[in-house]
Amino acid sequence: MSLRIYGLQAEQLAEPLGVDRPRPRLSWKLDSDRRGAAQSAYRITAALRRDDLGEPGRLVWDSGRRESGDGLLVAWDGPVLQSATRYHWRVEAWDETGAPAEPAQSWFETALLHRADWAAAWIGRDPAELPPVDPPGGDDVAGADLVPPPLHLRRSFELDRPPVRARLYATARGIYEPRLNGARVGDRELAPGWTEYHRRLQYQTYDVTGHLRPGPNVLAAVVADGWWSGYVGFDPRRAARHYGDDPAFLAQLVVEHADGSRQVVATDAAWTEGPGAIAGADLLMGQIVDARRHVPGWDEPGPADGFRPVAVLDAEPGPLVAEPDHPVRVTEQLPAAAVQCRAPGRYIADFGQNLVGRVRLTLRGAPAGQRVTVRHAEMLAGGELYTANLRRAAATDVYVAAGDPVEVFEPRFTTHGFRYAEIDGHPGDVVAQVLHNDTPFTGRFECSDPVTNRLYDNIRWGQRGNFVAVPTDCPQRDERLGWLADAQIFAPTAGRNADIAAFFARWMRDVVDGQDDGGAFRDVAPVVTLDREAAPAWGDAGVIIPWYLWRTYGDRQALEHAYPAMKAWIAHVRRHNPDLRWRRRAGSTYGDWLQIGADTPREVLATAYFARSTAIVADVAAVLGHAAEAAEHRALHTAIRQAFVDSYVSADGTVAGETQTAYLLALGFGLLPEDLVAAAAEHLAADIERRGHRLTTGFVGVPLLGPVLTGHGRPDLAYALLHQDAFPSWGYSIRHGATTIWERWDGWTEHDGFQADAMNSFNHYSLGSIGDWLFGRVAGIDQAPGSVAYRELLLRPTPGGRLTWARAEQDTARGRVACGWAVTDDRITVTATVPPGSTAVLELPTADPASVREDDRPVDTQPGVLRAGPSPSGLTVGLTSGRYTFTAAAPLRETS
Ligand code: RAM
Repeated sequence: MSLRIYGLQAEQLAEPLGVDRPRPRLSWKLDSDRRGAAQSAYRITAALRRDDLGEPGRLVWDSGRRESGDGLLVAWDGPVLQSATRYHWRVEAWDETGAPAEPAQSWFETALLHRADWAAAWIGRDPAELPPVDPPGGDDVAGADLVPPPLHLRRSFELDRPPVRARLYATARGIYEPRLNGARVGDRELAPGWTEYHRRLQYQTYDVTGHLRPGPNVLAAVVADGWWSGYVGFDPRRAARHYGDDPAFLAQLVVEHADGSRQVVATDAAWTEGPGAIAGADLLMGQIVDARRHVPGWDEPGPADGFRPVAVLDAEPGPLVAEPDHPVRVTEQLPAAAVQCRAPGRYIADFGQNLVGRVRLTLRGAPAGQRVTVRHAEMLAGGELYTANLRRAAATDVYVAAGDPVEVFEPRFTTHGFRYAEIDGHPGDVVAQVLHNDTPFTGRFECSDPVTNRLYDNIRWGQRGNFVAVPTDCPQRDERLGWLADAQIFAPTAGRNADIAAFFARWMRDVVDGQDDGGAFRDVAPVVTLDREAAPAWGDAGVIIPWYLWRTYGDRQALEHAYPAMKAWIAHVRRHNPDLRWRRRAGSTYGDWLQIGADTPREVLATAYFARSTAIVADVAAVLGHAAEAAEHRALHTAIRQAFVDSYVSADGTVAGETQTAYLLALGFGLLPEDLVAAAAEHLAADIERRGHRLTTGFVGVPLLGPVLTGHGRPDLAYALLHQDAFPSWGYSIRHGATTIWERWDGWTEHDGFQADAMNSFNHYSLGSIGDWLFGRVAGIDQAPGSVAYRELLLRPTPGGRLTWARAEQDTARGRVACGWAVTDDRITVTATVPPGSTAVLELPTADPASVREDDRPVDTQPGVLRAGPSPSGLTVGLTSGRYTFTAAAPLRETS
């Protein structure tokens, strides 16, 4: 095989149904089993082909042959796109010898591109038409009296023939589930997700062709309060209603017939609203269903009892945007690992995994009116649910049975973070449904040590549980906010596991929108009620994440979009701190949040971040071609670095505070003069050794431990921390049953039991940011400093600790990258995969550089190998694309 083209994406999504960018960017990946394979040129052609109408293709864009090695976010250069139209596109590519690859094709469909395309108005409950809210069965559920019943909306219409194509465009102020003729439409959960609703509200596009039929049809929806008017929002002064008082719905169904005629059914005064089984639903509080109140056939053609006209709330659709990233979906169903009867009719199910989603309950033979209550918890205390850490989140679902032989309760307008569920009232079969933004998980790390593998799984579960609409701090208590530091600290790990390009680019719009006129970002995005200037390392996410998206995915648009905000952030910090030590206007200045047994001075941490962000802005300016601004930020960076050294660094290399994090920041952000680096690294090592190989780092320090120790010649210490299982350590939590990453090192300890209930999440990903090092140094996948989207790989497998092998792979924006090693007796085997068009520098650890072989041949005689030469750890090998397996004398055992 020469070149294989795969993984075609438009706007970083595979075959998206609703693209609203005027010049969508097209991407593809490459694969080959031939060494040195690379793309030398490509050509994109795009056609309008109404295959559903049996029309032949009509070519609308031909890029012509372009000499380029990349297939990375190539902007559409064809004619202006039409609304609601499917474009088929095809890539041809030629390899470095000029031979053509098998062409590949894909499509994207445009959404509604113009205001005039919308005929829909916002509709909702008419307060005058309905009796006051009285949720049945909700009286003894905390908060239920405050959670209004969702809207049940319907509209019937006639079709005189089956359509050839039909699309539903829909969104809500709240969260909604669309229905057609009695069936759920699509598999999205919690749509439209959460954005700064007053700036941007996402709508979803559904292919509903197969749902329609000639004759009467009914389009319907259930709309709950969600983030719009629900409890999420973290403001003890106000229970809910951060964006508005009541949910509302907006939708437009566009039906097309073979003769080109169209029929549009949009939300308007002809819709009706009525009662339904769902008596109340809220993301934090839970969902209450009284199945006796189900109105049979409410979402099907025919009469619907109790339905009355809706109120038209707003004729203006508002700031609608097409959903730009992977929606939330149920991605896994987990049966209970164990069910324990606690009392007659009361059971506790253990799913064996702390997860985020809901319990699906199947009841058999429950009498009419039987109430079943499902409560959730991450931990048990004395055999019962530990719910104190949920704070005001009731996380309680209630089902009142209708009396049918089999009834299924699946609360789709709430989510909970839990491992355990208590079912009280009637026995039933339970399954946990796991949900999160469905970012493709294409990366994986694996090694010989089961505890490290459990740590890695815990990290993955933390990512799944907290990538729900926005990157959240935690999924269980009454918080669930998009905290900026948590996100920037964890993003490099998340991007190893999954393709998070579109997810973060979308969330970054909210981060940027949160910035105030003075240039200060907010601690959270969307801002909801935490409207205060961001702290060091929190606000810096506004600089770090776009840069990360550029480096990892080559997303230049993310940089361009954030660049003015990045500059304003630096200007804000500088304006208020003319001596370049960041002490004023540092927001809530959280410092090294949840550090343990250490206290890193806040201004040391702040100033280090000020330096780092300034350096990034200089790099961004250079990438975007703003030379003067690049120079200006370089000079500022030099000055901040100087101020850092003058103020906090002593002649013997000690850094003020003398904590692990102080050293990690100074070393990891390159703030020290060359002649103090070794001394500072020794101070860091000495602190870890003095503590018997224990860490003291909080959120800010923890991601730097592995990289800095490994980068300064002490991988042995990084491994010692990885393998530590005495308190505090990752191993300690795993030894005590952790299946996710805990918010705090001391979330639960043998000596003190649970930490303060007020802040004790067992699913917080920040301390899982070590995952980046597992990929980057343990298995060895990294990219060179100036490289974009893994074009120049730096492969540095680092055997150590008690591991005998480790490997990782990632499906990067260019193609598959893998690296791994295995040590047996006195030999090491190193494997590497470099995608077409990329090159790699492999640092192959061996005691004897002359011993390196591939297929029994000296390494520098092998195809694809560009050069080989000794390096401190063994042999450095330059590689072109391809798959490699080298063997060599094992590296000497490190002494620790
Ligand atoms: C907590 C959040 C988050 C952290 C902030 C400072 O409430 O859970 O993780 O970033 O505080």
